[in-house]
Amino acid sequence: MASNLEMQRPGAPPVDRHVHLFRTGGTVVQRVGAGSSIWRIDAAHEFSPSVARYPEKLSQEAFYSVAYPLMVLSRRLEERLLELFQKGYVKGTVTISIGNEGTTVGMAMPLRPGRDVVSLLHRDFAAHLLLGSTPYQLACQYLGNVDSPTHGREGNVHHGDAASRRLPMISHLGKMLSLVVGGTWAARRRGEEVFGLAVIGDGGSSTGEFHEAINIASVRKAPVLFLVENNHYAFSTPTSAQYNCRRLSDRARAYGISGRTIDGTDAWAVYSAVWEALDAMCRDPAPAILECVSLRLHGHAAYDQADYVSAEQMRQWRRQDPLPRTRQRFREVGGFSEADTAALEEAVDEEVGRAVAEALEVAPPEPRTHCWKVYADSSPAAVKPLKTPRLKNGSAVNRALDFILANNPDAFLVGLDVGTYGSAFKTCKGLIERFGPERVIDMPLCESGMVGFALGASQVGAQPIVEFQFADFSTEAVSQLGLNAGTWYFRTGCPAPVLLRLPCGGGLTLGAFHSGEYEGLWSRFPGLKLLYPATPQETFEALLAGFYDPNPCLVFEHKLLYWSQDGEIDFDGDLAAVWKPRRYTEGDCLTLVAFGAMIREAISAAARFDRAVEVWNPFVLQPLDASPIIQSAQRTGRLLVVQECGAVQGLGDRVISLVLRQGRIAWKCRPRLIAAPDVPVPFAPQLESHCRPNAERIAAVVKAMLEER
Ligand SMILES: Cc1ncc(C[n+]2csc(CCOP(=O)(O)OP(=O)(O)O)c2C)c(N)n1
Ligand SMILES: [Mg+2]
Repeated sequence: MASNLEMQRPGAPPVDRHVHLFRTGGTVVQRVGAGSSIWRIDAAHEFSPSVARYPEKLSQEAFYSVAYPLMVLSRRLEERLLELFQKGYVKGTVTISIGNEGTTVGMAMPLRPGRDVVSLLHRDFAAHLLLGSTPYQLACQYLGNVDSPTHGREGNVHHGDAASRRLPMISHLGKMLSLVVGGTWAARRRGEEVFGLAVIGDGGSSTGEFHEAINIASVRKAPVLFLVENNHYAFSTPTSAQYNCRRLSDRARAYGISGRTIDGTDAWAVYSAVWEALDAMCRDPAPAILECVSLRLHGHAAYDQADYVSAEQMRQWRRQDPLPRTRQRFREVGGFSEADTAALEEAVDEEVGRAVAEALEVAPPEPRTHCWKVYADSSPAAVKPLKTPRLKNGSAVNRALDFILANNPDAFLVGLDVGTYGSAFKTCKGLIERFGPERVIDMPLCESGMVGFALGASQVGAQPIVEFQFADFSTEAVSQLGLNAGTWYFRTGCPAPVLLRLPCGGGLTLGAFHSGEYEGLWSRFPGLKLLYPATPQETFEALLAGFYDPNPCLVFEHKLLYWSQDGEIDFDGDLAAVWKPRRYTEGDCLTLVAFGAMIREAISAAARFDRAVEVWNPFVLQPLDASPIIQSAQRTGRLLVVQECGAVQGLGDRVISLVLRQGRIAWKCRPRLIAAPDVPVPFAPQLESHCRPNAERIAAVVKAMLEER
């Protein structure tokens, strides 16, 4: 097989008399000793993908000839970064992988960059080098300069290359696992022969997402290897306080999958186990757990002296240090002399020095010229027009989903009970019959994992739609959606096209945990788009606009309106025109802004004042463009905002604030907000209707405001 890793036997023409390794920009040319093996590795970008990967299984000789240089490179570079941290050049912190290189090199070697879906952790430095990062890039990342893969936007270890499926971690441990499951599953669904590698620590294995992700992978048969790096500690907490099973791989049985525990300091053992796991998945696509028992030769991070680790334990760890052991194997199986090996190490040092020196020369990011965009550009193409007779809001949801699934083979819908049952509010009725169970998917009950699954799928070309059964349960996915999906484009430069549907709101006597709207909560996360339609036409438009947008878009569907609101759909297919506030009535005396089910109440109140009140729905709640509302208030001189939720929970105050700050308005009276009291939505019908604003309350305030001059 053609490879940049070329073993050259005695008698073959010499390739390069110079011994220089890992030149910045990645060129690696190495030659050791006359008459022994020589190997040549070209530019690192080329190098990483072209090391022989699965299904080829490297001989020990070929493996060690790559593994040892990589392990030395990783260690020396990290030591240098630690030094730079101590000198104040590197900010944040440095979590050190020293001691873990056997696991990281072994696990990354069989994987195919750009093809397999991978998420690495904060102690996987060498794996980044093997899967595509150059020493220079890594140095830039730690220095947070303009050449860093994240352009200085994100911290030291939160890097990767989402475009080539090396999904960058976020701090929230466990949260990346479900992305690997979604990415792997979705790529397989498109016919790609793909594996996933999802790495987690012993501490991270206690998170809920660990369970959610493995469970989803098992149920959906996603061939993902969950590799647990068990280094005996989570920060300072020993494993005895972390879990109570004998081995973490024992948990595999609970998911009906295979689990194995190996010595993570033995790079060849890790490589072989990962290769074998992939090979098994090739025959039977299912996830597996591989626990690699590793160690940590430093504290948790640069600032931690690890005085909670006993001296005896540390001595034992030092004896197990994978680097000298790999060096020995490298020499034994490769037949390299001590002098050749030392020359290799010296050249690695030189290269680390060169990469770091070059990175230190690079300018820091410049705030004025920095790209601050949190949204991927959307250039919505027109879609087919649609015209329907009168239908209910709930049916408009169904028509929109039908339209999307029929016209986009890469679209799929996940949710709880969205399949045969047709979803809790029947908005998905009939979809599974039309599009099948691989596109209309009943998920296990795990909102965070479900959103992560969708986000991961969106990175391999799929177009996921997520239904939360109730908006209230979206709070289960706050970090996954708000922090991971919301920041995705900003951190990676890659779009994250996921449509999320949130049946929301009260008025159905369902109590505090089934009646929330949560548009206020979700508006607090940069990078998310929010739409809140109120009519069948708006519902159809919002779902299509959100679906075709390349960013995570949340559509709030007020449950009360599913059955009680009807109207025609007459959509001309112009998606760009959808993103604007909606006006329902014209009036000269008062601007009345309402959200969701309050719009109907507002229109009913406005009807009591002859052509005086102009009713608006901001419709696009994030990014919120208040200018049409400001123009209206400039004409009327009065602003009243009505929301169903409590004053601090919704966006009414934000609308008022924007109008006050951005508009030059000759106020005839001060702006007002009508909201529920700031209490949980109460259950009993008498209590709930007492809390919810209604047309009578709105009309009374309108009357009072109109009487003011
Ligand atoms: C959800 C979450 N809680 C807390 C933290 C803070 N934190 C960062 S690393 C760490 C320990 C992780 O231990 P482990 O998973 O064993 O990985 P290791 O650092 O040992 O490689 C903690 C608690 C976090 N990153 N994420
Ligand atoms: Mg640990």
